Amino acid sequence: MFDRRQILASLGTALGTAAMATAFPNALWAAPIKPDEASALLVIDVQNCFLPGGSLAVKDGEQVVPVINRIAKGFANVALTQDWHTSGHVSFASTHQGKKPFETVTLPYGKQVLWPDHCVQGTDGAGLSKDLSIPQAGLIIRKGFHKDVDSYSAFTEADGKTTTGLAAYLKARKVKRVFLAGLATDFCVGWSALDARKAGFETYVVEDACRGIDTQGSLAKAWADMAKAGVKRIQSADIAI
Ligand code: VGL
Ligand code: ZN
Repeated sequence: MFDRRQILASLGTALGTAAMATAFPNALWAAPIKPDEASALLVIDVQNCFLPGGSLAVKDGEQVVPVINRIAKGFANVALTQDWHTSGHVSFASTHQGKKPFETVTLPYGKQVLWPDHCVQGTDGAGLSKDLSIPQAGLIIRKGFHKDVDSYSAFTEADGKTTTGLAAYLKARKVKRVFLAGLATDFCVGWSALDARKAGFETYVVEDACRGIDTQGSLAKAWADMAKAGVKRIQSADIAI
């Protein structure tokens, strides 16, 4: 029930950061991270298609919802994303003759994993989970709506150049730090985190507020790429709400 970090976090709240740093000098204790006005939570693709019963259900995907709802209480700035494909989208295996989901094809912008049809614009599957409870969220950004280009990232499409406008929006709102949560760790969360770094944001991925698809080693690769790019891997308990 109680993990060491949570006990230490409560003790830290009671004693203060300086006293804790003296008591636990060997980095056993990390000061909780307090979201401020310059922090934004990005809730990535918590959509019915990625949840149990959905066409591209992520294992245990529903478990992220209560965690996200809890941490969201600590954020004044929240943006949600929706994967928002056309029917016959280039990322769908059904669009490519003889191809099956999880196989790959080479497109003009590079290698593309092929998926079951998912998150088609306006369908129930593309809807956000009804269990998300983040009334203060100020922006819903949709991505992947160009038929011939995928967009795992909330910032830049898979062609590597077409922007969704998210970085400009966050910068206009004076956001410096982004925290990512949602589905899936190794695709839309991971690519968004890498692009957040490229756009100059301090970037945190909240591991227990995410779940991965993990196809062909994608989950380990995503964490390795994120570590290399300076993305900070944290747990929801590290965030002071
Ligand atoms: C995603 C695969 C295809 C995601 C979206 O949200 O991670 N993954 N489209
Ligand atoms: Zn997609």
